[in-house]
Amino acid sequence: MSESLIKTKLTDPLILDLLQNIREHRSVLENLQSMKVDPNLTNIISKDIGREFFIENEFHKAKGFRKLHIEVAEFSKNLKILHCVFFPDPKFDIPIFGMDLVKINDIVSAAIVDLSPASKNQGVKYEKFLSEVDKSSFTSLREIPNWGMIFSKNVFFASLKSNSEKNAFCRVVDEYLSILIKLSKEARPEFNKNIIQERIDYQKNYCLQQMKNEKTSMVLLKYFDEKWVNNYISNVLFDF
Ligand code: BLA
Repeated sequence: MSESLIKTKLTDPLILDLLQNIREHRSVLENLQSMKVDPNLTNIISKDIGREFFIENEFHKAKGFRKLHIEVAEFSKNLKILHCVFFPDPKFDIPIFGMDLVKINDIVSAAIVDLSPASKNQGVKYEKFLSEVDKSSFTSLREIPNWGMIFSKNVFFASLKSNSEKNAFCRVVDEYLSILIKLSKEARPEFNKNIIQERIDYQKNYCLQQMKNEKTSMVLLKYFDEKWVNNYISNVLFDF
């Protein structure tokens, strides 16, 4: 296993629970290795009064996955983020796992998780499993924005209003990850160049659509200049 785990400064119990669960699923992947990434982009800290923040990243790869990325961040002590995307290796027929949790003070305003299709008919293989995950106990489902056509039919997106909703979200994430791990264990490498190219194009489109989410850049632009933000978004969060 890797030695570069985040020893996070974050103490939020919901985010720590999710982080632990994601790491447990990640740990069963074959050939898991940490990736070398510029340390200036891995652990970023500012202690400027009133503008304190930290961003902590973990990057791994494994059989079937070109990049397993987890990020935890906290801005001005009141905005906390857990961001995670597992990008498949395009040689394998595996969807893109994505999740984002945004907590402002004590309110989880956005909690999203999906296995997003990474090729044309891929959804047929797993949408049924996602649809069977119980999501009946949430009171504040949210509408996916226009750029979100990259997500599957069973993308889950809500605000979390109570502890029971927070626990239920952790369970949904756990079950989506179990489905991902199962699909990845079954996947065999593909050698057809056209099929691989289609999967590359899907990942590229996923990243380009995510870049249209102005809420990501709006936060970062409060703390960094535009050049830094563009580089971070296109090389750390959503590279292709
Ligand atoms: C929304 N993302 C947001 C919001 C913020 C961020 C502040 C607004 C919260 C809200 O609408 O209630 C900020 N998210 C960040 C930042 C990072 C981050 C700064 O990850 C990282 C540094 N976003 C993703 C991924 C998904 C995602 C992987 O990064 C989904 C798999 C989704 N975030 C997502 C969606 C919204 C959101 C769908 C709501 C956007 C909207 O309603 O307009």
